[in-house]
Amino acid sequence: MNYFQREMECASRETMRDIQSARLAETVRHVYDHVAYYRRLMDKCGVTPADIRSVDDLPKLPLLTKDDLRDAYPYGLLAVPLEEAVRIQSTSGTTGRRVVAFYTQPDIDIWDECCARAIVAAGGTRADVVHVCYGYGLFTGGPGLNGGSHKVGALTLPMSSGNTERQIQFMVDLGATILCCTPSYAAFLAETIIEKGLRDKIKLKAGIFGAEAWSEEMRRDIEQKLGLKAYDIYGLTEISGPGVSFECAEQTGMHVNEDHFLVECIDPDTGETLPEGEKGEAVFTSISKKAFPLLRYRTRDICVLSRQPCSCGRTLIKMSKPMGRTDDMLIIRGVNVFPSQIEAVLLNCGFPPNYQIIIDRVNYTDNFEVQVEMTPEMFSDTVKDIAAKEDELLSSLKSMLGISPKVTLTAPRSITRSEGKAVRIIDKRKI
Ligand code: DLL
Repeated sequence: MNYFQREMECASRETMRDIQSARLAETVRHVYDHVAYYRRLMDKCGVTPADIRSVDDLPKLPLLTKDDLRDAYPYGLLAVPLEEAVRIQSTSGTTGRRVVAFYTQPDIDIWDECCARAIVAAGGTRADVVHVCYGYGLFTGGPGLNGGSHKVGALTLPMSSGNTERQIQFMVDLGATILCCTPSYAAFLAETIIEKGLRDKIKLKAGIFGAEAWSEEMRRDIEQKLGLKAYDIYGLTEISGPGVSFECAEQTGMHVNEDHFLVECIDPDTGETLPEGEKGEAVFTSISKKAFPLLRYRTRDICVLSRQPCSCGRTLIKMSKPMGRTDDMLIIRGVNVFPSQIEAVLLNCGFPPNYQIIIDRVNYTDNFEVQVEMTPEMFSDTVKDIAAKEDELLSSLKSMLGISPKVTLTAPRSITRSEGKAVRIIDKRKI
């Protein structure tokens, strides 16, 4: 069995708890001393760094939400002097919703190591050719798996997303053995490879797919079409990016890198910590990062935790695939989309707030459509004017969201009015 950092991945429970407790106490002291925002939050609930001595004290700390990150944007939660920070990554979204995470060089090393653990758990070695087609840039997918692959010492193809023809050509020419991308893109690549009759020319043995929900059926389908074993990987920008947890060959949940990230499962309504095995919201605390350590960050992802022994020998706690979210965030083609962002664009472009967002998954690819009513004035315009309005809306939506929906302008009063809450989102995907 291969591990990237065996001593941590297979540590005894006692050793892990000692490491976690020491790192937690140090992190709490660090943020209390360096971040006024945390000091205020902790003072408000009457907890001091001296109260946090072990992982058992974790529930004493206040929970943190995306709103806190938004309030503190951009530098309010930076816990080191600016000259020590070397990188930012960010989630997609409006300025109001944007989350910016900071990294020191050692923070990046930790993140890369977490991704290296995922690659090694998927059978990766320095003899592999790792093809990374997660997006590079502010999105964490590309930089995370790229860094992990370097740590493993594999040959890394920093492809980024898009240009499927070129992706496949490189994959064939360079003999890529490990593919890293979203599961929907993997499914699309699989289809295209088969269509082009290139199935025999690819050498992929493993795929590391995450950033969005995907089903077991989708996993089997991709595995069969590409002739590889597909591993799930989870993470979020706020906590560092991909590699917060990763799957091993058992494929029954993702091991959390709990020497760096403590995980709790809470009741999303009461905030109470739930016992292991109960379904609730995942909450993470980063305990080794310096630039942007988050304490008890509410992910809004619903999952179940398990300490059942794993056949891979890792003792790291496992989380299930996320089973949904407690907020209205949609993940469309791997991109986080808040309906409020769409509404803001519509109103800015002069449309009435009568719209529907329709999402479907066809052949594992997300179809994304925004239907919006025209005002009576727009409706009486010429066809050319209406087409121009549609183009303007499409380009505003694209620049806000980073992905392009199909935009359909409909006649005034054509979208069914609801007697209760408006039905704005029709998500037909079965995941
Ligand atoms: O999606 C980081 C990532 C990149 C993970 C590449 C895996 C691979 P964000 O854009 O901040 O970060 O989105 C985070 O995506 O809270 C989940 O709701 C969702 N998500 C991430 N991984 C998975 C997964 C990256 N494996 C949000 N399954 C999270 C289901 C996932 N949902």
